[in-house]
Amino acid sequence: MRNKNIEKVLNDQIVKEGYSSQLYLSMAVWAEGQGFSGVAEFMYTHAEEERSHMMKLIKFVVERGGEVTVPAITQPPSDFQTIRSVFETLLDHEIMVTESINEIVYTTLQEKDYTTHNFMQWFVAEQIEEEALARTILDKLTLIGDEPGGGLYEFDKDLASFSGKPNA
Ligand code: OFO
Repeated sequence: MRNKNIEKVLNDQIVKEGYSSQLYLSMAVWAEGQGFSGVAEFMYTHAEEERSHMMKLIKFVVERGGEVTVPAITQPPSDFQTIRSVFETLLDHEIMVTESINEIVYTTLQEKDYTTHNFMQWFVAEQIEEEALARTILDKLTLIGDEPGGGLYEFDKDLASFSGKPNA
């Protein structure tokens, strides 16, 4: 890529998307261990989506003649305590990713790189969806409470079908 500054921020985002995938994979494994197979299914799907986000960025940089450093696998947390804390962690993480995407968009404008600016709009829209989804799920958990029992059982069943997003 001609603009090394843009290449650097995109590589940094590749690291973050890769880590997102690992984090949601770890949440899936934790949920499975707790018997929440619906939450696990949701998180496995989400982990794959994050990998596809990483791949989208990698392909963009490579196609524009840039250099990509494939990031090392960083170990995510593995103990989440409650289903609610899983989704709180997810929302906090997505808010951090949104801020990071916004920073990249800002950088593309500063650097007058309108091709990358245009490319990043997909991620801007994706972050709106991801945050909204996490908030909706947390609202549902608030309604049913976090104690083991019937509410969480139904929640878990519902979540398995909640993962299909149109533009994932
Ligand atoms: Fe890649 O959208 Fe979540 O992190």
